[in-house]
Amino acid sequence: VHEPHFQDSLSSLLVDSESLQKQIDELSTFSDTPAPSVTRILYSEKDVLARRFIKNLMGLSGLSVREDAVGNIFGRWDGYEPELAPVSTGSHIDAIPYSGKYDGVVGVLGAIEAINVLKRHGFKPKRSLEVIMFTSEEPTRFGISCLGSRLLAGSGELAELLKRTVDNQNISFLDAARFAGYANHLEDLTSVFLKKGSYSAFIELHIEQGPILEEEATSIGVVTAIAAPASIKVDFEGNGGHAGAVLMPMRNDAGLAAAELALAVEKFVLESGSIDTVGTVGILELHPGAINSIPSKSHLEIDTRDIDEERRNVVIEKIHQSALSIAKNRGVKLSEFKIVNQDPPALAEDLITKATESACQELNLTYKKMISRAYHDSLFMARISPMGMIFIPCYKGYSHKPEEFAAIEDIANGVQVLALTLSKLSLS
Ligand code: HGY
Ligand code: MN
Ligand code: MN
Ligand code: MN
Repeated sequence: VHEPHFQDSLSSLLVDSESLQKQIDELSTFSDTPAPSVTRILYSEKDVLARRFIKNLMGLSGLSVREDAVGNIFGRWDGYEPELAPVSTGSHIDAIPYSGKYDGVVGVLGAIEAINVLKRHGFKPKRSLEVIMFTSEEPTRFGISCLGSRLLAGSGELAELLKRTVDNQNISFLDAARFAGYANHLEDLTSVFLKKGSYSAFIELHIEQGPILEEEATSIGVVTAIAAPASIKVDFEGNGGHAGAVLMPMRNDAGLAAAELALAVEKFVLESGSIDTVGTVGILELHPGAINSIPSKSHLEIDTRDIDEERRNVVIEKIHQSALSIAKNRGVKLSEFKIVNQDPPALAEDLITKATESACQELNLTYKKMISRAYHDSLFMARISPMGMIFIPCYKGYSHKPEEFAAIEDIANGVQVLALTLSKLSLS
């Protein structure tokens, strides 16, 4: 049952685009690299400033704000049946080095604006509505993707791992969290876990990070599934030595071992039999990193994904076999081969995709069902709640680089669809 007056004013579900754009621009200034790039690393000073900015906006929207032990931030609008499981929405604001200002941000600022849109229209939620800003969706600082949402989804393994995790400055996760005002004298992070059924639905607004919606001039993407991500850390060790004096038969070059493995990753994903299998080596470090010193150590970090989990796991196994044979053939030591995460894909819930589709129809917005090749906090929220995602177009599909861009009209469309979908789910 919808409140009649609310349905009538559908067409004027007005988004305050001007202030939303201002917020996106202001948030992007909390960055460790110069504009137009954004770098905002977990628990850094810029991250703490950005968190304060978000909490302030939540407060201005009349949301009651709480934070958990690792800094997941929750802004709640109580419904008139507060004992029912709330509907939640949200995303992240951390940004990998030299990236853009829309990835994640659109789903946090857009969610707060969706609440404002509903409040402006006199909507009264039955189920409470909760905006979530997830801690550390990006793996940058501690090598763990979706750290906050993995914990919310109840990863006991991660709660344990974080007790002994350090960043590349050797700062422990707990010390970094305490710097930002979290995890006070807390060794046990299981308090972050949410019980299953904590939410009746979770829906995330996000830029597509792909070119399809823009190419097909379609306003909204209704996500049906999120691809299965995996990441692997590899170290090779050789003898190193003088780049001029050591003759080739005497060498065991750890750098060339890494290069050979990187090309093997490409070979394995290309021969998978599907365009949906992808892989790259985003980090490749050589030690000592001097032009005239044969690399004695190399460190690679491999990202490989597929919408088909089994097909992806075949690629991981091939990469492992290749690392072993490269080490043997080149006389280098494979000192580390660590699968950091090997996650299953997630499916969106019909309840949510149907509500999103009817919101698009009522708002006269074109839409298409699609998969998400990028991962999101939704991948983990799907483990404890029905999940859905709303995509908006972004310029040439660019993301994770400063050229990332989404037009405010497209963002406003996404906010309208989010607001209307939240209202339907709240009254359900
Ligand atoms: O890498 C990803 O898929 C996400 O955008 N962090
Ligand atoms: Mn990202
Ligand atoms: Mn993202
Ligand atoms: Mn290593």
